[in-house]
Amino acid sequence: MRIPENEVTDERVYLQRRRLIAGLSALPALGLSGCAEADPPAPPGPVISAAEAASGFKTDEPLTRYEDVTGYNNFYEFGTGKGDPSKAARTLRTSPWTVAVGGECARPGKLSLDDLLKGLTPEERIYRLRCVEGWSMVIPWLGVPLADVLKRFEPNSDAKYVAFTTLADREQMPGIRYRSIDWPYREGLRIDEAMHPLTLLATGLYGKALPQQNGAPLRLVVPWKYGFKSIKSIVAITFVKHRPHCSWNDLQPSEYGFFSNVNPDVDHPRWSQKTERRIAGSGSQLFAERIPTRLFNGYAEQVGDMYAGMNLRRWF
Ligand SMILES: Nc1nc2c(c(=O)[nH]1)N[C@H]1C(S)=C(S)[C@@H](COP(=O)(O)O)O[C@H]1N2
Ligand SMILES: [Mo]
Repeated sequence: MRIPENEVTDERVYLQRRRLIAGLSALPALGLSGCAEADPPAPPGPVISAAEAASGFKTDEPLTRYEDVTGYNNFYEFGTGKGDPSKAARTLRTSPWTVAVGGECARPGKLSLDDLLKGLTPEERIYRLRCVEGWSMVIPWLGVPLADVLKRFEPNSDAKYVAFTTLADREQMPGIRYRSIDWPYREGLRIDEAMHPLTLLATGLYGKALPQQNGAPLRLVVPWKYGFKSIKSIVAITFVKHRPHCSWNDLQPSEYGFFSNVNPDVDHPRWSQKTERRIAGSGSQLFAERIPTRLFNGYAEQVGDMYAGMNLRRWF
């Protein structure tokens, strides 16, 4: 799967397609009915079923524009500016791509991306993504539940955690020459978190292949945790007995915890986590209204049980 550079999915076209699929008529919000005086109404959110909403798999909140999802990124391997990855990651070669899966499991192996995902059909998930920096997006991902992939390797009873590693290739990734992070970028989850149905291995967004800047060809999406847990361009997945090294936690453990569950009541030492701004249009996020941040990023109903009885201040 490759995306020609000139191909852009407008989020309204995408939404319209979704609504047509849902069997509904074209959007009045496209302005086709003509109402010259009024401001163009905001695109409505996607059509979702009650079951989809209850599962947390989809939200009907307005989607973040495709150009913002793919133009405002954090991917330090390609620079620390939000606009750097969309330019510098164009040269990332995502095919062929292999992923090494190993550690505490019966069937370790080094697999091509096709073999890793063989027989699994990507599903659409519409998730909120909350960055620890205080901004957020609503993104329609394509991907497979991480659990479906992990089970194939038959983890054993010593597999208490899962560790993930990003590619670190000096030649393809200009940001690697700066020691901002001890490369490769690493992240990890507790095994129950990794196996949770909300945890996604994403291969696409807006109905097509993942752009390089969003972590092609394979990235993690853990919607109830701060964005830095959603590690990009994964080359290794390892079942481990002990809590694995995680890049941001290693860098500044007082600021970035291992769990990093979104929590409005546990502030970052340098800024409040009580509110967030939805990215909406280049530059305009600076003026976007602050909205309240929700515990577990609004997924408490689905994930709260995993942390029952845990002191979330201590285990931030
Ligand atoms: N390998 C790698 N993964 C990464 C990052 C990174 O710098 N390198 N940044 C993280 C951060 S801080 C966020 S908020 C999300 C951003 O994902 P997006 O650019 O697709 O919105 O990716 C995360 N995954
Ligand atoms: Mo982030």
